[in-house]
Amino acid sequence: MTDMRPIEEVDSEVAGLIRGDLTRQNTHIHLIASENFASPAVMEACGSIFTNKYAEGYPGRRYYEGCEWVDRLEQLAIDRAKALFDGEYVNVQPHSGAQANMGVYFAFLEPGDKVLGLSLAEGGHLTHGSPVNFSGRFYRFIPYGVDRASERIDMNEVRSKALEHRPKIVLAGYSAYSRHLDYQAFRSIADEIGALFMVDAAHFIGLVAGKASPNPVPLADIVTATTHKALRGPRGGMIIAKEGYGKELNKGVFPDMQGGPIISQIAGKAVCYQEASTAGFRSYAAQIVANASAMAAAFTERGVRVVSGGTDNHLLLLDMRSIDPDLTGKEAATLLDSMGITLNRNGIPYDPRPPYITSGLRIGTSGITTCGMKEAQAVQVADLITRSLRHRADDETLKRLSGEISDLAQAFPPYPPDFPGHA
Ligand code: DSN
Repeated sequence: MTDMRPIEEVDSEVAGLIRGDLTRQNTHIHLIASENFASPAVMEACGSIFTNKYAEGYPGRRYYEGCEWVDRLEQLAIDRAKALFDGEYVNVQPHSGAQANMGVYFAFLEPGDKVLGLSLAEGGHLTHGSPVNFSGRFYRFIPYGVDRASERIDMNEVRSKALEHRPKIVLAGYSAYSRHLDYQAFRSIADEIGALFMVDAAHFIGLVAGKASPNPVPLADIVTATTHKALRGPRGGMIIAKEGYGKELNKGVFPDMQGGPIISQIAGKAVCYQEASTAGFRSYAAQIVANASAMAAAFTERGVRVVSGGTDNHLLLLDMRSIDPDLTGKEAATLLDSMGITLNRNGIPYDPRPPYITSGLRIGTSGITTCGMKEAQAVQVADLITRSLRHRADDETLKRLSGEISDLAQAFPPYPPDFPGHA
C-alpha cells in the first residue's frame, strides 16, 4: 500500500508552505482579476486518485486500458459544460487557457498564418500574438486596439484591418478589458472575409455561466476558456465549439499539443460545472458585476480615473497618474500588497511606461465576491486603496490603514480558520 501518512508527517516543509499561503489567502484582500477561491469539493476532486490515471485519447477511444471510470468522468464533464454554455462540442482536456488557445491554433493554422487579435498592450493576452509567446513566434498576428478617447474596441478598425489582412481567425477576448464585446459585429466581420470567429472567454466565462454576461457560444465558431477565474473551478482550460469543428479540435489538443489529460483536474472541472449551474451561482455572478460597478463608481467619485469610465464585467483598470503623475503601477501594487491588498500592475491603453512598470492597476471582484463581500465592502476597498495611495509617504496613516485592511480581510476570509492545513 502507498504511504498513508498525512503530508505534515511525510513532508513538513511543503506542508508548512501550504499553511503559509493559506494564511496569506485568509488574511489579504484579493483583487487579482484572474484568481478566485475553489470550493473544497473542487479541490477534493483535483486531489483524488484520478491523478494516477493515464488516458490519452478521448472517451470510448483511449490508448490505455482501465479507462472505464475516466471515460464516464470525462463524458460527464463534457455533457455538463455543453448544457451550461449551450455548446455543441466541448473539449475539457487543455491544461490551461494558453493551451486551449494553442490547441485551436494547431487545429486551424499553419505557421505564418494570420490572426487578428486585441493587442496585449491594450488588454489582449500573451497568446494573442505577443512576440515573446509561441503565438507571436509561430503565427502572424495583426493587432487591433482601443479608441484613444473612449478606450473601447473600435469595430471600424477591426473591420478595416480584417479586410486589409484577411486573417484566418478573427479573435475577440481579453485579459484586461472591462467592456462587453460586440459578438455580432465580430461575427459579421469574420463572415465578410470567410474567417473563423474565435472568442477567448478565459476571464469572463464564469459570468457567462452565471448569466451575468452575454454568451458568445451561439455566435462564435470556437470559444476557449479557463475554469479557475470567475468560474471558480480548478486550474485548467476548455474549448467549446460548433460540432463541425470537433474533429480538428480533438486532434489539435491531442496528440498535436498535449499528451495525457490531467484526469484529476477534469474531475474538478466536472464539479465546478455542476456548481456553476445553480441559482446560487447566478446570484454570485450578478454580485461580481455589481461589486465591480460599485467599485468603479467609488474610484471615480474619489478622483481616480477608471479606464473607459467604468466596467461591464468583473474587472476594472485604474490610471495611477490620476493620483499622482509620478505614481507607477509597480509602486502602487507593491505598496498595496505590503498593506494586505493583493492585485497586479497593468498597462493601460497608450501607456507610456514599459510592461514591468506600467501606469495602471488591474482589479477584479471575483475573489472578494466569493468571500461574501457586497457593494458596501467593494466601496470600502476602493476607499482603502485610494487613501493608501494618496498617503503613501505618511507612515502613520499607512499603519492605520493596514489595520483597517486586515480587519476587513479577516471578516471575509475565503476559507474557515479550521480549514484542513490551516496554521
Ligand atoms: N495571466 C492571466 C491573467 O492574469 O489574466 C491570464 O492568463
